[in-house]
Amino acid sequence: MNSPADGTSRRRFLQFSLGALASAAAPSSLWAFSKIQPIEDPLKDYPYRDWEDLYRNEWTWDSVGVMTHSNGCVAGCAWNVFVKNGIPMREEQISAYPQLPGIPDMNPRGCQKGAVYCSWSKQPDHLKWPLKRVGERGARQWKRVSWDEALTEIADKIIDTTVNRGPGNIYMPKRPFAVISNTAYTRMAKLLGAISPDVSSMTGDLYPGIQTVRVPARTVSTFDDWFTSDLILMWHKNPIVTRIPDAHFLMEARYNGARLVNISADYNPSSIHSDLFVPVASGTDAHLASAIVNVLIAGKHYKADYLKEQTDLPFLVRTDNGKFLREKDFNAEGSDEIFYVWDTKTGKVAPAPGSMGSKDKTLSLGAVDPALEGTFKAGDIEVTTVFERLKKEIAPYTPESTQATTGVHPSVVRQLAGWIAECKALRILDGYNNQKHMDGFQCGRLKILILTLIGHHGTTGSIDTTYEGWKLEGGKALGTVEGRPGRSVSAVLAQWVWGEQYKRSKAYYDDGQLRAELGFGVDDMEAMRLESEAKGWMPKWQSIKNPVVSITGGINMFATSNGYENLRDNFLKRCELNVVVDFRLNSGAMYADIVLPAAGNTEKLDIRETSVTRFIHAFGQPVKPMYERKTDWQILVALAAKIQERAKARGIGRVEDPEIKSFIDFDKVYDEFTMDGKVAGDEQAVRFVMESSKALGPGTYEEAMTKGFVAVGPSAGKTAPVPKDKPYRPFTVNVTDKKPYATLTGRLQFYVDHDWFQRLDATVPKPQYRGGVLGPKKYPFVRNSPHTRWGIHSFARTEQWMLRHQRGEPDVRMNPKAMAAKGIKDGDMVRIFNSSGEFFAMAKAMPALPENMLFTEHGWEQYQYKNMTHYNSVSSELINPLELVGGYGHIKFTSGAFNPNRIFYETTVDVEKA
Ligand SMILES: Nc1nc2c(c(=O)[nH]1)N[C@H]1C(S)=C(S)[C@@H](COP(=O)(O)OP(=O)(O)OC[C@H]3O[C@@H](n4cnc5c(=O)[nH]c(N)nc54)[C@H](O)[C@@H]3O)O[C@H]1N2
Ligand SMILES: Nc1nc2c(c(=O)[nH]1)N[C@H]1C(S)=C(S)[C@@H](COP(=O)(O)OP(=O)(O)OC[C@H]3O[C@@H](n4cnc5c(=O)[nH]c(N)nc54)[C@H](O)[C@@H]3O)O[C@H]1N2
Ligand code: SF4
Ligand SMILES: [Mo]
Repeated sequence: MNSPADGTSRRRFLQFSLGALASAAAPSSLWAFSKIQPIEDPLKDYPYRDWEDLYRNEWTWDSVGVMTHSNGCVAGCAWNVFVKNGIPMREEQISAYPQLPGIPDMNPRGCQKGAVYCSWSKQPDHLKWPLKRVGERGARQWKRVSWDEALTEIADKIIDTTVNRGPGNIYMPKRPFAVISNTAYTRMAKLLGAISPDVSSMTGDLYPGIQTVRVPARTVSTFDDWFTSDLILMWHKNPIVTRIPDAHFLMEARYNGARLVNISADYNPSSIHSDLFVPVASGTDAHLASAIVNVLIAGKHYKADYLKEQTDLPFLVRTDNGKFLREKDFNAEGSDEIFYVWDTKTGKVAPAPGSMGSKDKTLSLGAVDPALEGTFKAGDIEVTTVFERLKKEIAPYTPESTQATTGVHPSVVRQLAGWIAECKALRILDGYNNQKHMDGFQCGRLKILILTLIGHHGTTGSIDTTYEGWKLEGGKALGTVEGRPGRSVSAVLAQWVWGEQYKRSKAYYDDGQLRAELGFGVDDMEAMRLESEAKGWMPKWQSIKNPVVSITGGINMFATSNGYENLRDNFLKRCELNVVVDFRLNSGAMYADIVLPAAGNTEKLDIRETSVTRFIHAFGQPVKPMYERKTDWQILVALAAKIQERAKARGIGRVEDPEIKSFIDFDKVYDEFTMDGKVAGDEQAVRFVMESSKALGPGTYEEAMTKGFVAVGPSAGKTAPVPKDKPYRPFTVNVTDKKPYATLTGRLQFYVDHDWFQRLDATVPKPQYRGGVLGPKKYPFVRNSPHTRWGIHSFARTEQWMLRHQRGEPDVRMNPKAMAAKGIKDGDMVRIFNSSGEFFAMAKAMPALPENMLFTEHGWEQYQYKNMTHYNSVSSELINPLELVGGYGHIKFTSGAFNPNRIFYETTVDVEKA
């Protein structure tokens, strides 16, 4: 701010300069206005001009290629890469996406992390050649080795492990967001009978709660569809930060009249753009959602006809045992997958069409008009409806009664419920954060119930969880080897056992508190895990195998999970050869025995298929892999060749794998991997996927590699066709064509009568427990660790320009009042701790946080922290037993869909000045 003195001096200066100008101009002024003075080149006599060419040269290039990024950003954006002297110099967004009628333009797509990729890829953490550990694990002492040396060691260890300890002791977690790169690991795992963990549950990105309601849970509209909404709930989601290329559709929807609501535990960057911000206490969203459902039901704000046809809410439930009324209740030979409704027209029970056991593959009720409410007699059996049960169980959760738990004022709940009741097109952006809380399972069921009650699921709205990927038959074929299933596991369960997370959780959590709040403690979780495995619900490989050889591609091993060091140390005890394939040295690579340098995004020939837009994006390999890097596909092709070569030389042959009715033919690993050479090259593999997929087909490879993207055809949608002139919306055919859902009841299923759901009092969607964060109460702060604007997880987290936009090192944010109470000042180094670990970070004041929250953004590398600590050093694992259930129609272990999801947000901590 200017001081009064500044003002005077500034005025005086102006007076002086104007005066000077006037007198200087005076003698020649007449001349100046009467005649245009010729301007000569002012730089004519300037001596040194060559430097200017430096800048001009910087903006010249030899060639341009297309690229996208292979990180977990959920997007997919088309970029041009400008190449000079064989080096990718810089990138620029391609703004050539076609526009749909009546929908805002999506050009250009991208984010700041994408914009610095070429700069980042030249930093020293990017790998150049294979490395072998020479010091202790984690000591970061390496020697450069040749590919032949590295691959021979890996191949021999794979063969020895399989021959000496039996198949299934090879572990292959992977997560590159590029089809060929990713499928390389899938295909190899099938051929070797290796263990493939569900990495989506490992990251906490599953939606098992919603999977009990609809199949698949994980699907989205294309994000341009947001524009068609008049009410958008951003719930557990911060799209301004985590959906950067698409967030403009929210603003445009708002400009078009939509209301935006943000429901979050912190006042986040998306809250700022909302018409209503709902500040919910951490981990209590199921209570808030129940209150909304309660208000909708009490006010009869639901669409009865829609519910009767599309949901199980009219299905009959026995009052004596809480089980669905089934055909086998009338006839011992009857099906237990045929269910009934009460037909108000005939006053009798009528079988509901469309269930798993029903021959009628339709939702159409014909002449039957099911009752939604009431109690009836089916012969001797007293029955009521699911809706009746739901109403009764949800009734206690009113806006008033939940206020003490959620911290949300009843007037806000009623206002929101009112908006929901009157909206014409509801969109729920269900954040990935939801199912990372213990209450997320039930909260997910409640959220989809809200959308369903008002009749918008599959019609005028959607609940967007996560993209499912487009249907690409070619991709599936590349990842499949006939008769060779491989071994799927839940990553959380695998890490629970191999990482001995159970012991750590038991030491950290207060079992009495857990039992009082949840009805079960850590011991019960372990007992139920064993029971689930024994019953064959969840795969048991973690209990009978070890990750003797581990090959990780595109995951930040350990850092991404709970209980970092504990997991790492216990896992490494069981792992004799730890191989990491990455384009840079991430935190996980520090603990590798061998690191293999993958081609980076400018060096890849591949495609990305995230279904948040209708476009498949291309990695067009603007440059060939530099140094000794290889694409993931070529790494696995080379490994396959080496295994085959070594096996033949050693006379290994075929190893039977009866546990999975499979075998490993070591003499043919390369031949099988490459389909006898048909897909040995990158281009061959990409063409194989694109040209043998109905939604793409011939010509699309060329189009994608030239333009950077190509649109998918109508058959790409997994639950609905992709329209030519409108955004894609899932599950529309269930409404338009009365197509049954792939659930046990064939409906959007809100009642689960599985024994465990009964035992855990969770047959209907309602809060599972009293709510709130489950970490021990003796630690006063809730740890919130959501995603950052300045990285995609660890992608670009070390990038110099991104660091300049922050403090250049990991920070931890607190409410200023909480800081004052602890004697902590902005910029102080603090220690965050609990009984399971600690980490150090710079304190940063953030008034947008509740006073009991410690906010630390996810994605920093371990080596960026003081003392090599990490934000996941303080967290311990919990398992929601509802996610261990199986043997029940659609509720069963499914990789990428149903198994225990990682719970990151049940940690409490304390903090002190370091
Ligand atoms: N820039 C960027 N974009 C990304 C990513 C990235 O790392 N960086 N990662 C991508 C991936 S893989 C994912 S999974 C997504 C994740 O992105 P989102 O789905 O947006 O999830 P989060 O960032 O975990 O959390 C969203 C918000 O929920 C708040 N929150 C925390 N606890 C609670 C609670 O109890 N109740 C409620 N209602 N809110 C709570 C958080 O503070 C945060 O404001 O982002 C994707 N996009
Ligand atoms: N506390 C806390 N922890 C969390 C979360 C949270 O909210 N809070 N969020 C969780 C979530 S949602 C997620 S998705 C995970 C993310 O966890 P990770 O998936 O482990 O995320 P990244 O750190 O991006 O690690 C991916 C690695 O893959 C490499 N890579 C990228 N593309 C390729 C490729 O094509 N080939 C190969 N070989 N490598 C490649 C990158 O260089 C990077 O090192 O973290 C989880 N952890
Ligand atoms: S990192 Fe993701 S969001 Fe950013 S430009 Fe690349 S593909 Fe787009
Ligand atoms: Mo994620």
